[in-house]
Amino acid sequence: MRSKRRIGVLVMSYGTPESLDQIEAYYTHIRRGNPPSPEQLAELTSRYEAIVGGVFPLREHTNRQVSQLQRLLNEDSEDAVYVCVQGLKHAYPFVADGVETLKQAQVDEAVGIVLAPHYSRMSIGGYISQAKAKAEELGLPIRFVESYHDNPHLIRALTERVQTILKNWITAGVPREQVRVLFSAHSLPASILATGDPYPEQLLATSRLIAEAAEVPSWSFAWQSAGRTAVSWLGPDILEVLPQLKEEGVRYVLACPVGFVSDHLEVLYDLDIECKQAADKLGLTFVRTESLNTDPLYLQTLQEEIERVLQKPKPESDVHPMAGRGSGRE
Ligand code: FEC
Repeated sequence: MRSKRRIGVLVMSYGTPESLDQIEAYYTHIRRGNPPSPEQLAELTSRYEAIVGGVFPLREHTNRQVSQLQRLLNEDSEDAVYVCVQGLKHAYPFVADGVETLKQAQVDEAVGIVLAPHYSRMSIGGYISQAKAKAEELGLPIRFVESYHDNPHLIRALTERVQTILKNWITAGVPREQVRVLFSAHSLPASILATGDPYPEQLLATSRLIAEAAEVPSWSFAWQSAGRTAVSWLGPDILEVLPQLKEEGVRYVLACPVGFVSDHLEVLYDLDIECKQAADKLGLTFVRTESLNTDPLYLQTLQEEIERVLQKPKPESDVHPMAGRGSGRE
């Protein structure tokens, strides 16, 4: 009897240190091998200290997302066995390590997906090129989910979160004209605009779909977490937008960070601590939607996108001449 097809899923995520003493190596990796100055290191460490309490939440969420996705894919599959592994951009196991693990697991083919829904050449594009290079070196056929910013399950999960908070406010008598839903995502260097990068448009599309489905009174989009570098970053920054909203008569800000799927530094510090403090000073109520983490609708989004890629006919270039050789399996 023919054995089931073995499909590798490379689940890629940003990565996070495992302890405070790993922050320097992590930060150096993000800075492409340039170590941070003592001041930069101290500043980043203080942000982690403010949120972690001994745990780096992104690692735990990524672990759970990957194991639950593997269970879901296998539960619903009759003709294939799925092997899901992690590949992290800035921490161990790195993207190339994940590809290597899939090769060792003797998968027949692989699909790569990033735990971030919006494509930019500088974000998802980076994960994909690292994975592709390693897969080519090892002769592992791999295809990719490039973005899933408008997947209906993702939109529903985020819409429900916005609706829950809106409903509470309206029921408590908050005037609708004083409410603003503020969607946000990680900023990138503004140079991406010159190459027609889809990142800003995909983020606006996600925001528009949620705003329509949740029938929000009014919404805006802001960038957050811009790097502390000399280059110009996409704006307006969320910290500049808050005082503008105050001037427009807004009193209740419902923050929905559509560019992120998990609880981590950029959400737990940049929004929950830094933005919340700025909003408090302005007299604004600032509430954030809960992160997706292992919401079944998010896992369904990932499952659907992976299956969609697998259903597409394989392009000739994806079938590596050495694929399958030496696996020792029928
Ligand atoms: O909780 C954690 O430990 C990790 C949280 C974290 C996530 C994340 C996601 C994205 N980033 C993106 C782009 C950039 C660019 C630079 C950059 C720098 C940092 C630094 C930290 C950091 N990022 Fe990040 N990012 C997270 C954490 N990021 C820490 C370094 C200190 C700082 O600037 O705050 C600038 C690199 C450079 O200096 O050249 C660019 C994008 C995402 C969302 C997509 C994804 O998840 O991959 C885009 C989570």
